[in-house]
Amino acid sequence: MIKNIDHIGVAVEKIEKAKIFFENILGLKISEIEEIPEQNVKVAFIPIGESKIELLEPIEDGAVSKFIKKKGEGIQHISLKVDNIESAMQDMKEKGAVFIDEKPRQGAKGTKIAFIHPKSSHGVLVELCELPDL
Ligand code: CMX
Repeated sequence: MIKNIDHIGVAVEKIEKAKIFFENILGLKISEIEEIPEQNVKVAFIPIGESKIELLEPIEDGAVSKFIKKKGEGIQHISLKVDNIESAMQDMKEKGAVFIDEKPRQGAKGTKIAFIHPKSSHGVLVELCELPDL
């Protein structure tokens, strides 16, 4: 059901500031910044092979802002790619996963996403992610 790690979400104070490390030092390329008002974040992706790092910058009080205030910058979630998010959620719920989202919500780049609560997944905020049809 799970295909690969789609991305690792990293909470940062400012994407522009994070560019110094990811672009100048690591030599990676950061995509354009996309704003997701429903999630109170700006995001930018850094492709690495089949996977990505997603930089998350808070734009208002929300999950990422709260995370940074509490823990500082760092890994905020791991996103796992699935083919069919509704059936993956149903299967995982039946097996005991506790989802934050009752049903999938809109993620960056037209994806459908849903989060599993870190309290039920060993302290890791897990996101399921279904990519849009091309
Ligand atoms: N990873 C691991 N643990 C986390 C966490 C994270 N990202 N965020 C919160 N927690 C832990 C906290 O440390 C806290 O633990 P303790 O009770 O032991 O202190 C507990 O979860 C509750 O945290 P909180 O600060 O009180 O935060 P809330 O309960 O208000 O919210 C959560 C936590 C996970 C429900 C909320 O952050 C959420 O709904 N997240 C999903 C949405 C999201 O993160 N969106 C941003 C990504 C956007 C994108 O990729 O498109």
